Amino acid sequence: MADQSKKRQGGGAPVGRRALLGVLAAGAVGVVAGPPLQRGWGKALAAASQVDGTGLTGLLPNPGGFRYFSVVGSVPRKSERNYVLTIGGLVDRPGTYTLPQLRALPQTRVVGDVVCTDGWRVDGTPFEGVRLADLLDAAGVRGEAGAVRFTCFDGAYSESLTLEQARRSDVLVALNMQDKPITHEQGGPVRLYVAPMYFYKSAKWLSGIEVTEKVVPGFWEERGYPVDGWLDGADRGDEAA
Ligand SMILES: Nc1nc2c(c(=O)[nH]1)N[C@H]1C(S)=C(S)[C@@H](COP(=O)(O)O)O[C@H]1N2
Ligand SMILES: [Mo]
Repeated sequence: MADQSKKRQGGGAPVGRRALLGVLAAGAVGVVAGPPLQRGWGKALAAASQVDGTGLTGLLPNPGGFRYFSVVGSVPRKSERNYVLTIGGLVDRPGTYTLPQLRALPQTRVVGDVVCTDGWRVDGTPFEGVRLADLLDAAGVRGEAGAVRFTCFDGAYSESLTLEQARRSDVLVALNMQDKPITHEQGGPVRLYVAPMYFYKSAKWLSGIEVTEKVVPGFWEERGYPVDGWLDGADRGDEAA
């Protein structure tokens, strides 16, 4: 996976995701003074590594090795009162779930190694929540469906899985992380947890599950990341290695 965080920009030098995040963050928090292409990617990269993609990292605690990631500068808070998860698309019974409704469903615990493509990892992290497969079954996935797209209430991030991946028992609509309710900073109250894949697949601030015919590339996939974000050594089930 060493090279997957690089992406070619207009035939020039490969640009790391940090630089890209720095560019995105520049608009949001105004850390980078000028347009990065004028300033040169070297400077943008230096700035990006200081602001860590969001400009917020330095201001936030770094709980147990996790790094805060957001592609936008600020994300609205959702709570008990106003959180809603929508499930729709190619299903027979589209619907919504509140937090109490999600908590009332059978909960599954998955302990996995959290690995970001930027090089940090937190091994043996417990997550708890509802199996995505259960929500898909309850909604009644139609025959022509082949993939699932996830959207977030940050208004920007998205992710996708094939239907086969989405139905794995180690893919959760997670409510707890490290045996506590997921904090706002870590994508709470509800985030996706895709245990066998790099952590960019685990969308924070999850608000929508849409069953689609084909995979719709997510935020990072549109910027050069693979749709199949398997961790090294992940059990891919029946999928070809
Ligand atoms: N909505 C949203 N989800 C996201 C991201 C993001 O920027 N926005 N970043 C992804 C990446 S690259 C990682 S490593 C993890 C970071 O999760 P953390 O902030 O809880 O450490 O969230 C993933 N999910
Ligand atoms: Mo990441």
